[in-house]
Amino acid sequence: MATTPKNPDLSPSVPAGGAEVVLERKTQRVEPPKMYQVVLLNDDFTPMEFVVLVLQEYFHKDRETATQIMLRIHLEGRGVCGVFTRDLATTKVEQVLQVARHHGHPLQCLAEPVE
Ligand code: TYC
Repeated sequence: MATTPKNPDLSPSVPAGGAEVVLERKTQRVEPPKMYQVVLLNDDFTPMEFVVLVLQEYFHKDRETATQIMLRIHLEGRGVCGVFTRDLATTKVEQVLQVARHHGHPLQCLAEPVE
């Protein structure tokens, strides 16, 4: 039974004359996926402690880093919580908005392309 070559680019081909030639090897370059940063926005009502817990639970920050990020958001209006592929960033945003709504906080969260 004839076997199918795994990579057709590398398989020899036999032309009518009988001599064997090797087809040109194509270099395939794959672009790295576009990345998205998840941003938390400041508001006047969400408790600081809740934001710190969100950063620990959903963005795997230790307590000290989470507190620093929360304070930056509080002082500067927004802050980056992490950088992810588009699907994961979208999921994080949904999770944060859902848990914030569940606790009655107006915390806002968005994902934006990096650069
Ligand atoms: N500004 C809020 C307060 O003083 C705290 C806060 C920080 C809210 C970060 C949202 O993304 C936020 N309670």
